[in-house]
Amino acid sequence: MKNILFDKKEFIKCVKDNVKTLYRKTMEEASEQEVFQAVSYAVKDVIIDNWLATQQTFDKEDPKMVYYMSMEFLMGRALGNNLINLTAYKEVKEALDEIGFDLNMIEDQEPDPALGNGGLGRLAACFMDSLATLGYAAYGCGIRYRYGMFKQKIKDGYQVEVPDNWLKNGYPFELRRPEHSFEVKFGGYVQAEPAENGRTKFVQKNYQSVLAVPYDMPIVGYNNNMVNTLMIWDAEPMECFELDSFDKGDYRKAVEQENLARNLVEVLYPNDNHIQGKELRLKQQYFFVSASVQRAVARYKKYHPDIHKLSEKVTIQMNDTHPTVAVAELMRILLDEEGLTWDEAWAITTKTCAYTNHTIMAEALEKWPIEIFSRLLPRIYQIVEEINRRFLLEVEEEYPGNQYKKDKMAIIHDGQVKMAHLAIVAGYSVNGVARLHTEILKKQELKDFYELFPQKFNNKTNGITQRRFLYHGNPLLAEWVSNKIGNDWITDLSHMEKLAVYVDDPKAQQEFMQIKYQNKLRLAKYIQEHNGIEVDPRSIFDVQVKRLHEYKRQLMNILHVMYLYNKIKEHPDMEFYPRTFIFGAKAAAGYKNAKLTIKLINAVADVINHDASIDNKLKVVFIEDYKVSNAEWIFAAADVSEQISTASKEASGTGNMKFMLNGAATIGTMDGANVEMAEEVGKENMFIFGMSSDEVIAHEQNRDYNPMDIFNQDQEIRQVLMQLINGFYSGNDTELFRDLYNSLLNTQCTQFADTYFCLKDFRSYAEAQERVEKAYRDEKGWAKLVMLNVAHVGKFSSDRTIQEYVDDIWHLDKVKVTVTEQ
Ligand code: 6GP
Repeated sequence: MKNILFDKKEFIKCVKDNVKTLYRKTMEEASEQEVFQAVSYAVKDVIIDNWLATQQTFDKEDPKMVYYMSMEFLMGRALGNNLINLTAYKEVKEALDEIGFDLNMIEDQEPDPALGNGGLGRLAACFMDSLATLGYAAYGCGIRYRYGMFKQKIKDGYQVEVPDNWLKNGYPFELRRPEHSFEVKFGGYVQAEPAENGRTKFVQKNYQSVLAVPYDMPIVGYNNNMVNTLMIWDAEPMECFELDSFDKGDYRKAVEQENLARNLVEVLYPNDNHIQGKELRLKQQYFFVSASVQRAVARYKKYHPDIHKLSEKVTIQMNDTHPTVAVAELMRILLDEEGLTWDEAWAITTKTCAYTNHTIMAEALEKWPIEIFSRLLPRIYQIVEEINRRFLLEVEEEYPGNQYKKDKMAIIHDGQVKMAHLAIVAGYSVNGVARLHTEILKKQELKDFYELFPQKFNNKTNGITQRRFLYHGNPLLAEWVSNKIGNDWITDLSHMEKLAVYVDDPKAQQEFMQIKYQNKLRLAKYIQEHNGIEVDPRSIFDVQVKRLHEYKRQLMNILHVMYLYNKIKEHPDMEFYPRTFIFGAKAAAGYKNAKLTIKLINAVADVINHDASIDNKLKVVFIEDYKVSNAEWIFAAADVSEQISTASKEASGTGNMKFMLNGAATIGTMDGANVEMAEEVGKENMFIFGMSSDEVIAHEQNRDYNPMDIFNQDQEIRQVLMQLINGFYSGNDTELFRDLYNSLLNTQCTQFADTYFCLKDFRSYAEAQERVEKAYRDEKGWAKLVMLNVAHVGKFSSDRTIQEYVDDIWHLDKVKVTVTEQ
């Protein structure tokens, strides 16, 4: 096989041919979108050869595989990333230049496949990249949502959600695989029948079902010929209006099944760290899990006669509790289809399934009402009941007579099915996503389970892929790094530490800051084009981009901006280094305070950006539609990274790592992975502030925090809060922001006022911001600080994280794929 990506002539010919066959057009006639499609098909052609070779290697070498089950995969655009991993980015760029096309412009035609909300979904995407790059056999298993994360428009300062029809032009990198379809059943009832072997078997009757049809997407490893598979499932009706059904008078059922299939995969629930508890969501979960487990078992059985040894070749990682029905589905298949005994099936399941916890936020803990669960999944519910019954016997044995323990730990209790409990009881591994988070799980949230199963608990600190977030997103810095230390960092980020020798070198410092400046220009242009706001690339770019959530404290950030504005107005001559505060965040459609915070940010921006008297010292920008593609540019351009969650609330964070990789300094709390970043680079090279997680937890337990005390004592904070309700930022509307004011001060409106301690941490935050400004004024000192951050980012590669999962949890075999020339 010849790789046409490295042969300019051949590649151009292939693109031209594709335009011709796909659209009956010449290059001159083709639209940009059509050229994107043609280029992508040319690239896919090369990928397919490697994909075939990878499958053949799997068949031959029979490696153990991980099935990474996740409701979300926030992949971002594939074209550029695939070219990088095929090591053909430069070649293809040059070839396209030759026929008058700009690769950047072509990349820009690709929709962002946004089949995820935020951290959890993006982590899954980084993991897929690392698995393929490290040479491990992996299937990502998810849902092919017709509509991914909504597009965000800002109208009159408010968020407006626009449907994301990412499939409207067809997605060139996916492959429909109808030959791997499976039936998934819902509802009906369970009947016990005598089985051939003399035992009883359980059969689901009078159910509705859909056909799960997988679309495979290639996951290209870096420079190693490996191509893994992300299988995302579409739902189709089992039988659409077959004459048969009419004859049987089953017309209604046929319509229902058609509707079920249509609705099932229609849309991603746009909640981050929060559950909505909708029946359709549980249907989505069981749908993709059942299909994936069926495919995993079918693949295993094709090559292996003994189902008892499933765990030697298959491991299932559950990305949070959303796919936890996998446990019961595997039990169902082993019991009902393979005819195993309970003990045999349980022995296999508990060696095959593992669980990752991604949050301690109470509102994200999945609990399903028994009524919904048992009606929708009658056989699965039976199995969960039996798992629960046996588990409670175990608890009784360990803690005889302790009903309190049993009530607390039960999988089914108080009319609800608790998915985390099911995941922990059936899983062989339970991990948190940063050291602090795992410790909190062990000491607080999951303490009872840790005491019973200490051996299951372990930590896997998150990471990110440097291939997307440095190599692709920041080509200038990537090239600079390679010039200084060679290319090894691309597959082993620990090499970055070799940059440490340059941090005091004036020339290197200057080069580094010049690259930052170029990246700020690139972002400034984007902001000018998309927001119509002019920002000064010489000002400090201070950035908070992430999902909007009260615990992430975007509100504290904007209150601080209001505070600075008051100061500048009051002391026009005070020294102040110009700053541009940049925000980007989507709010869940029904999350009132989050949406109101977006409005507040835009209202503050409106006042400040139009106040000529402050001499451009302050600018506030809200970037519309924050997503993976513009994130790459934003990280590259940031000077300051805001990681300011209330300590204990952010399980890990991964944006924090992307900023660090791109040479931004972190202002942050000792929360999530910030703690480990400080350990790597030294606290003195970050701007740490605020309460510790222990202090926060103590206040929560003692209920001894009253924000009113701060309001009464601190005149400047009081002034800022009053501006929320005196019409200062709302054209005299005193009610517009009252809910935010109340959330901070009024115990009548929320259970606890200022639940996330914005006022408590405010002074410490403001003081840290003063340290940032002082540090930035010292040009050399700043260059050294941010370069040190880059030099110590090595630990935060998802390659490191994945290797730890492999060593401690999955025990996969490394695969080497060779593609022979034909
Ligand atoms: C997120 C956590 O909030 C974030 O701190 C972490 O970095 C990320 O997961 C990846 O581990 N959690 C979610 O997005 C979520 O919805 C249920 O958890």
